[in-house]
Amino acid sequence: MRNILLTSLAAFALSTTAASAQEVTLRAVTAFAEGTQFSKPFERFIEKVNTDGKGLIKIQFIGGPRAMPPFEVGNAVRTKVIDIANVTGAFYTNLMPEADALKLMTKPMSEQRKNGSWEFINQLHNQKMNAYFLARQFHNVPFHIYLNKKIDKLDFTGLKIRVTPVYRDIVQALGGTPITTPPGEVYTALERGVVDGYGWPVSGIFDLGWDKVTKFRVDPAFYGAEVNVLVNLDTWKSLNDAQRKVLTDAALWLEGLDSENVAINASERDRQAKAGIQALDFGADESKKFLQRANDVGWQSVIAKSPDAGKKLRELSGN
Ligand code: 173
Repeated sequence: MRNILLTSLAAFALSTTAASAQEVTLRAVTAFAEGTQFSKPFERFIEKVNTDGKGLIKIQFIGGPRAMPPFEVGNAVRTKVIDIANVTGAFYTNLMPEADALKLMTKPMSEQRKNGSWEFINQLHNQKMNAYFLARQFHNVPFHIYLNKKIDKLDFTGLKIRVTPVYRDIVQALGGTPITTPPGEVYTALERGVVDGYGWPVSGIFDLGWDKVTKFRVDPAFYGAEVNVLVNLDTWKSLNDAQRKVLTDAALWLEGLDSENVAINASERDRQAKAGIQALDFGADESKKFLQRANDVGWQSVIAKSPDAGKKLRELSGN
């Protein structure tokens, strides 16, 4: 009897050791086209996790918008259809309206991790997205409105402009008509004249050939791009400390890649000029007014949808 008990205990111990030592595989999707500006750093992150996490954790990269429509990625993380994703908050405001505030929170992540912003944003993701907020990328990458029709003041009256929630309020505030599309539909919408322009960050317009259908870039740049790495919360909880450490270390490394952005922005602006895309600049006073308006309408919109969390996010942002 004793022997049987000991043998089965030993067998049990062996099987749990084997289970905890097993390499776990996470399924990953990116909401931006593979190999493009807003997906590349995440693809580097995957490589790093797969190298540093050998024997512990592995990420299987399923792909980008061809594998899953961008506006569905947030929900796929929530429901654990996938374990980890590269996705902007702008694509999941239907599930978490506060995600629209992230564009207004423009401090570097090193600071947001110290001043309570990361913690609060993570809590919101836990509650509303069943997700862990592993990383945020693209500090220092602001947005622009790009146009095919010339304007002589900062007024979008009569213009149809492709948006996501990032740009909707400011486009409307300046009299434009917002039309929401995922990035994959921008080229055709411009080519067919369905829209007269679009919102997009300062970088990345060459990735999908939009330079061929873009004449003007409206200055100044506004807000700050954010693309997040989210992990399904059940997946996150199922990982052991060593596996979480691999992901967390790689996340901090990924956020560190933001130091490359200033140089990337400069070279993209240069490339736009060489491609004949003309910057429309209406001077310091008009620019200042525009930035103030963009900030105001952005916060108003977030706070209207989520008063308490919105106010707290604004406080944390300093904007
Ligand atoms: O324009 C967009 O599709 C958008 O909202 C976005 C957000 C972050 C990075 C790039 C694009």
